[in-house]
Amino acid sequence: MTGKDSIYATEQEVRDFTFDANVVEVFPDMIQRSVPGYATIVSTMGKLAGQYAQSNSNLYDLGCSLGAVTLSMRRNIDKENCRIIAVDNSQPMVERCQMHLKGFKSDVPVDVQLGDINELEISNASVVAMNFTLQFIPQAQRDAVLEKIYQGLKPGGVLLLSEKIKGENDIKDNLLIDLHHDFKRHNGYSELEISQKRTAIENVMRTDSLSTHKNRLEQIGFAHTQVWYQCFNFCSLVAIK
Ligand code: GEK
Repeated sequence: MTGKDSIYATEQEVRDFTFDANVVEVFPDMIQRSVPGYATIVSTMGKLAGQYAQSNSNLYDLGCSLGAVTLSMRRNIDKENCRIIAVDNSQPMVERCQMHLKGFKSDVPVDVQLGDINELEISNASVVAMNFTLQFIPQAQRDAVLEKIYQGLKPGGVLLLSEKIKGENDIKDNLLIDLHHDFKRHNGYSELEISQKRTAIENVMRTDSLSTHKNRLEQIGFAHTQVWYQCFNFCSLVAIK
């Protein structure tokens, strides 16, 4: 059973955020109450994966956490001989993900791997999903990761990317942050929780603006990039090779 996220409910000396066993325990509640439209994003990523999956190919879920996107993709794949590779570098996440997936039957095999995206080989891919994961990769390494994904994708393959984004200037950024904090308040997080969480993630999650994301994907060679979702500073896009 997973519980309610109260990790930052009491005043504490805030350390850098990690995806440890305490976070795993409350992760579904945390992400649901923190990311506007999370359920819609996950189900739409599954639909897009169903649309772009090619027979005899791999689909990747990078930074899979508990496997929400993996499950959503798997429900929608109707092509032959597809395989999902789900990767996360948090051992407690991977263990819980493996347990969770056992509860669902499907003909599409899933390989859940403990590993760092920076070191992962990507090949024969029709779909690569990164649902709020690139933001945790140091900014200096993001080009290389996306370049590797591009090289590993088959022609017509897609990257499904969701990110928390930075506003294009300080005024726009503050506007989006305020709206997001209101959303969190509405979902029961206190001022203390909001502010301590902000401190915890400020060193480990650096956001890029939407224009930075789009320019980088274009530079790498993606033929088309389309935003299909944005609410406040949360954005999902599809990039087609
Ligand atoms: C979902 N996609 O529920 N290599 C592998 N995994 C990593 C790395 C890395 N270098 N860095 C971070 N992670 C999920 C939600 S959460 C987003 C993704 C969030 C993993 C990390 O351990 C965590 O499980 C995930 O990326 C990010 O749709 O919590 O905001």
